[in-house]
Amino acid sequence: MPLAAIALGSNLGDREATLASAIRALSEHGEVIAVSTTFDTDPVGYADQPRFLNAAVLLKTSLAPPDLLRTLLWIEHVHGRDRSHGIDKGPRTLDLDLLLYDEVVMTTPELTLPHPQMHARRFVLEPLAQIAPTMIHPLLGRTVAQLLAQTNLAV
Ligand code: PH2
Ligand code: MG
Ligand code: MG
Repeated sequence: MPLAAIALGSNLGDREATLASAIRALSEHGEVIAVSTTFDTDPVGYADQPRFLNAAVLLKTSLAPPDLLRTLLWIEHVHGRDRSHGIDKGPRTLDLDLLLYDEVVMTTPELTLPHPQMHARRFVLEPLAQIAPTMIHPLLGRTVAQLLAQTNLAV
């Protein structure tokens, strides 16, 4: 079965409870085979917002990437994520980003794999490196651990 790497983030409400609930919801769509610890991180990009709690999960799933993406958006929605207003990249109850799906490379209007910013974001790579250090970024030909080692100065 395909293996998906998913990043979780929350900076509104009970962040810990939201991430735990989101992981339970993910387990209804496949087998959660690894969960990182949580990382309390400075907001990156739009800085005037609360600190994030970030984590990563590995999910074995038979859902194809577009169906998995729809599932992630639905889980965000049921956890109070409101995309209808608010600042782009601003505070959110739950953000679920599909980072890697095996070594699939694809670009559609809805979904780009690998996630186009994952290699530059420590708040993504640190949790992911805990649970999937040897997973390959198919465009960069580097492991997650190698990407993390390269982000010493990046965010
Ligand atoms: N997500 C963003 C923007 N900035 N900063 C941190 N620390 N963690 C995030 O998950 C995050 C962010 C947009 O998705
Ligand atoms: Mg997102
Ligand atoms: Mg995001």
